[in-house]
Order: sequence, then C-alpha cells, then structure tokens
Amino acid sequence: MSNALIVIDVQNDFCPGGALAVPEGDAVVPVINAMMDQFDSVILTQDWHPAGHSSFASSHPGKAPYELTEMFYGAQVLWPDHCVQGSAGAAFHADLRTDADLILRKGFRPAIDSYSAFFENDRRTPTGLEGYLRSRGITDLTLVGLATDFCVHYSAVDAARLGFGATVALGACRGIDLDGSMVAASEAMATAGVTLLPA
Ligand code: VGL
Ligand code: ZN
Repeated sequence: MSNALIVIDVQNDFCPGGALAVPEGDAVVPVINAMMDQFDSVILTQDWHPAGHSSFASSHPGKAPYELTEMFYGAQVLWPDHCVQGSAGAAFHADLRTDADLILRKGFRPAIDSYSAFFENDRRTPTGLEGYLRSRGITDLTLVGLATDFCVHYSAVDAARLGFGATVALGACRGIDLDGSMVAASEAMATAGVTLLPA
C-alpha cells in the first residue's frame, strides 16, 4: 500500500494571464511544492490539446467560449483555445516542481475532451492511469491543482469510483466557478466518497 499526490493541470493557461485563467490559480504552486515530499509518488497531469480541438469554442462556428454544446458523449462546455500542445500556455507554471514520477497528458484526441485523469469525457476511454497506479501498488490518492470544479472534480470522482482512497486538499486547488459548478463539484465529490480537506 502506498500513496500518491496527483497534481492536476498546474499550467500557465490556467494561471493569471493565461488563456483560461483560474482566479488565483498560481497560488497553489508553493502549497503543492511543499506537499510533494510527503508522498511516495508524485504524478503530474498536463492538459494537452491539438490545435483546433473540439473543446475549443473557436472550432464551433457561432459559438462563444463558456457556452454549452452537445458532443457524441453528452454536454460539453466550450472553452477558449488553451493548452495547445507545445505552446507556452501548455507548459507547467515555471515554479512548479516537476521532479515527478509520471507526467500524464490528456485531451490529445481531437474529437473528445478529457477532464478526468482516468477517463476521457465519454467516461469510458481510459488514459492508462488506473493501470499505472495498480501495477505500482498505489492505493491512496490526494488530488490537488486546477481547476477544482472541472479536472480535479472529475479525477477525484473517478478515483473514488475505481476504489482508490481519494482525498482532495482544497487549499491546494482553485476553481473556475461557472454557473454553480463549485457547489455542484463539492456535492458530487462528497457523494462519490471523496474526502474533502477544507482550505
Ligand atoms: C480544465 C477546462 C478545460 C481543467 C481543462 O484543467 O480543469 N478545464 N480543460
Ligand atoms: Zn482543456
């Protein structure tokens, strides 16, 4: 039995000045850096979209960022272009420690978005993270990063559903808060059995 810190999407585009800036997104960096030494293993995720990705409003004529559309797998929020593969916005925040065991990239399939570190937004296509964790004997996960109400939320719910011990340290997360998504995320995580450590 061992534990891992899963650091979700601490990338320039989710920090102030970025294409999809999360308020105070950069404030999580020193907190996460200090947490890293307390875990057996550290895993970073990186949102990693090809140009023209289907989650970008710019790929849907007549649609604006933050509007909803229907994809083959259900409702999808449309985002400003962000975390394009190889761009400065897709890079990790310059001060984030990257001495991690694994960097997992997600959202690289053009036709499907991927909030969760475990499954794409069809909730079926695996990223491979579950197998990686199980084959290394990792049983307990603490999730931190950006954004609380999207990628942290979906990753934590999937972790709990898969039977991992799942804790979200809210002091090391920041959210977007779109139409009540912060409250909805807290409820969904609590219902799934995720332990929420207050900020
Ligand atoms: C995220 C929206 C789009 C996230 C990623 O990391 O929470 N949110 N892509
Ligand atoms: Zn994205």
